[in-house]
Amino acid sequence: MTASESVSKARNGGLSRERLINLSDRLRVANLHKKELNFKLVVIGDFGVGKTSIINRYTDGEFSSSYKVTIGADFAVKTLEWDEETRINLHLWDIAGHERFGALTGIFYRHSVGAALVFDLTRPETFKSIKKWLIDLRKKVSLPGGLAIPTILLANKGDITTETIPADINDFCLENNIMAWFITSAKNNIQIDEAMLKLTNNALRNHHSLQFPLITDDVIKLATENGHGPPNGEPNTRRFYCCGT
Ligand SMILES: Nc1nc2c(ncn2[C@@H]2O[C@H](COP(=O)(O)OP(=O)(O)OP(=O)(O)O)[C@@H](O)[C@H]2O)c(=O)[nH]1
Ligand SMILES: [Mg+2]
Repeated sequence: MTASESVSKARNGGLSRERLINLSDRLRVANLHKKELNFKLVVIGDFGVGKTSIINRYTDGEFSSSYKVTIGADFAVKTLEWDEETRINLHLWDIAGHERFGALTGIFYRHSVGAALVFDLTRPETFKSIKKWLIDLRKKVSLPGGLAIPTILLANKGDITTETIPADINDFCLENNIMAWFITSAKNNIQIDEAMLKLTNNALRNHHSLQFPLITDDVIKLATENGHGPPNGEPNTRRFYCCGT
């Protein structure tokens, strides 16, 4: 064994550099056959209801109790190894809830194939706004053939109270073509995976039956926080920033 070989073995816990390259090549080849789908999902609702917190919980497994207002929109990517053949990249668009950004929503909704509407169980007025968000969404985005994009409703902050669940929530969902509603908590990680799974399943079903084009351009061109693309060896979840002032 040469000196350089022994150094690289020591650094890599006994694995030679060549063996590591081989391993990473094999991993790459093993994944090359996978079909990659990109689904854009939007998360909308009034300011402060917990949209950013839900996305952070889902993509990073983290929660912060401090409130940092979203400006314009952010987005994060969550990669799901769906099955042997399929990898799904969920592009989760976090749309600012403050009314001053309302004019921009049409741009942010473009190409989305699913939506999570969020309200806050501690502020009943945020449920009343859901109808307004829904009308805006349906006016500005639809699937081929004019079909409504799959939509779910999240009653967030369920760790604080569930007594304020609107009595008419089932009827509201039926009347407004909302396929399911969930009590969620970004803080305690309640029902967020389940809700996103429901949305992804429906987006996938529509993809198979409608063959809508997959999004690529408008998300890939966005820069990361430091103005560069994602670094090599990026993790499964990535956060990008868009349109801040
Ligand atoms: N207890 C509790 N607090 C939450 C939960 N989700 C969010 N919060 C808190 O609610 C506040 C607002 O959360 P955000 O996620 O920033 O709200 P947002 O909907 O993104 O707000 P905008 O960006 O202004 O549209 C923060 O202080 C969060 O910590 C939750 O499930 N439980
Ligand atoms: Mg936010």
